[in-house]
Amino acid sequence: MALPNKPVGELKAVRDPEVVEKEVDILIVGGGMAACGTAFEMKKWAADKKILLVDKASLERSGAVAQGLSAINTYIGENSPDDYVRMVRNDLMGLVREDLIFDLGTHVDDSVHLFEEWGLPIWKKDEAGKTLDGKKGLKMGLLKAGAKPVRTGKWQIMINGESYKRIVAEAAKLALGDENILERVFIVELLMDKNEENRIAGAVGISVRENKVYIIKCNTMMVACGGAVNIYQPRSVGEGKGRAWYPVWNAGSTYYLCMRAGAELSMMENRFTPARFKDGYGPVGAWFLLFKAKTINGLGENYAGSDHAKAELQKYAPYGTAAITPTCLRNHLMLVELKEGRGPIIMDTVTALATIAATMDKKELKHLESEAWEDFLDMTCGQANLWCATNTEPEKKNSEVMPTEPYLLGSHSGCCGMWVSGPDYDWVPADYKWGDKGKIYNRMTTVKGLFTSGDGVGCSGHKFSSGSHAEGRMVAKSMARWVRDHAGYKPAIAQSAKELVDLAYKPVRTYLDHCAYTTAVDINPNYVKPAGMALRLMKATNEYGAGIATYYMTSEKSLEILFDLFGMLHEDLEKLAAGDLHELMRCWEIKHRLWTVEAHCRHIRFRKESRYPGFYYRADFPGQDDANWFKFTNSKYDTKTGQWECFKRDYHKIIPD
Ligand code: SFD
Ligand code: AMP
Repeated sequence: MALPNKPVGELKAVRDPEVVEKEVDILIVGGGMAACGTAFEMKKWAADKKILLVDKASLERSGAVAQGLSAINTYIGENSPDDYVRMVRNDLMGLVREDLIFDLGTHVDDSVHLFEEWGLPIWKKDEAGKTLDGKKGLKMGLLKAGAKPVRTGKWQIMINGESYKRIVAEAAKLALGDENILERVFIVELLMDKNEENRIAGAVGISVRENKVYIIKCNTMMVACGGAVNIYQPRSVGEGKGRAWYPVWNAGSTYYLCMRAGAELSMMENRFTPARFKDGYGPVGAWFLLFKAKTINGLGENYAGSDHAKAELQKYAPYGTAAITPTCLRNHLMLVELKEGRGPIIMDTVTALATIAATMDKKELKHLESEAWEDFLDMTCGQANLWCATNTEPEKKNSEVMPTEPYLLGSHSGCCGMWVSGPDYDWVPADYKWGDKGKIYNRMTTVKGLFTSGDGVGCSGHKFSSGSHAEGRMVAKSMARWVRDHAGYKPAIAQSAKELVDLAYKPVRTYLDHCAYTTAVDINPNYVKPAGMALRLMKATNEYGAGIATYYMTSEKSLEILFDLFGMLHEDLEKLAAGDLHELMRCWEIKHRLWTVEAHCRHIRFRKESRYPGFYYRADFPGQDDANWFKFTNSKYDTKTGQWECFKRDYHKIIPD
């Protein structure tokens, strides 16, 4: 149930919150694209089971699609799932889980068809090949009935997506029922079964609107809390602080919660360093693909087509020399220009729009200009604001493009996440699938009963919004099987309610114990506030963990210093203080962020090569070393000893070139 918005000011935290205990069969943690997919699908397969979805925000506008989107980046349509695997494999420099990607490729379109049925306007081509956007698209009928979408690239289709998340959330809410949804509850830790080894049993969370702690027991759980943002110093500071490309409220909870439960992580070194319109973070895809714009360097040259660039890409063959240059290498080419003094990089919007306009009448031209604005108004309205603020009319003035700070995610052009079981098909290699009691459960982590999807699934990027939703639906079926196969299970957790409240509300008590000592509540020798911790964390990762400060470069020595700083941050986590409920959430978020980015850097340290030039570089191990590193890099936290282990797992090529 949604709680009303806050009155003016933050809600003060009290020492002893109310405790609410629940027990359900199926717990869905998160309310984004993947979780909405699970919620929508679940009732069909487990109508008789008790299901609960918990979102830290309000389902209608939570997660990465909060502001909407202007394209659906994965729609297979006339292409084949095999080709989809080839595209993802090439973009991620060869190392991916082809079973997961193929499986997704065979399901994703069904979610897109549902979105259209639920009211999402999808652009269509008319008989003459002209574009019909908005409601006009419906004149050509539904995609499902064979209408042709407006393709930008081979995989992407254009939408009028300002209300995308509202549409998807509405379907999820209707399916699950308001009474089975808890909004504005932030899950802080997962709980393990006390009798059965490596078995999920529940979760504990805090309300961010009421002084309440929720303790929820379950038979099975899906964690899909999105990716990790603000783990590196962003380029925007001062008045632009808080801007980022990916959603600022996704704090790495997916990775934190699962890793702390002992789930195996995979490819956590992989990050997404997106090229975006500078300062406003506007995505570039529509400009490259729909408007056919080119980026030029500071000398006005099309640097990506130069011999210099070709020679650079040749070093990373066969990926670098493929028809579509991988995302990281497109960044790499930009960085070469910037480092060699030929920056800044400019998106030539003026030439692109003029070229298209040459074939248009006045009315069509006006429409084209509004489409250029709508691209941002539909998904990153800050970029449109920035254009207004800087007198930028894209048909008259070009804009700068820049690689941003790094993000961690598994659904966009990156692939970090959990090592999960693939589907139960005979062509899936034995070490790619597992389960319990001889049965295989698709998308289950290495913890029994714990599933993930969307940004949480490692080694299979390029799912985007549609693929995350579809994957959430696939997980629903697996979880429904799990609850039936484990019908007699009774969750038992080791901690008492008191111990869990002590844990969740520790920052509040620290604050209340000491806040009277100083006149300024933020400055106190006995505690630290989360805002200060966030700045410290981002300074450390930025300078030593391959952030923007070093053009995404790091080395063993830098990482050694970084891990020393991480150690001190961990000590100070114990001293976090929260005076209100918002700050309490911030305290937990910084903990989730620290553990997540630490796992990322631990993997960077382990992988002794630079597999993703343009995303990050190991100065001491430049270039790729296939002989030693054409393997998945996995890690696991031992919940009993507190020790980490990093190791390799084999890659299997399933789809031929
Ligand atoms: O332009 C807790 N994405 C794009 N996808 C596309 O298909 N087309 C695009 O055009 C895309 N682009 C884009 C995209 C994202 C953003 C931010 C922009 C532009 C500006 C990517 C997709 O949005 C992305 O792949 C999916 O949304 C991923 O889905 P999922 O479910 O893995 O994550 P989520 O939607 O962010 O949801 C996370 C949820 O978790 C909640 N949450 N709940 C409880 N407890 C906690 N501790 C929690 N922590 C988080 C959140 O509230 C949320 O509900 S473009 O760049 O290419
Ligand atoms: P972005 O806006 O950068 O998030 O990209 C949106 C979609 O377009 C993703 O599927 C990207 O892989 C793709 N894309 C972006 N830029 C390019 C490009 N220059 N060439 C090919 N595909 C691109």
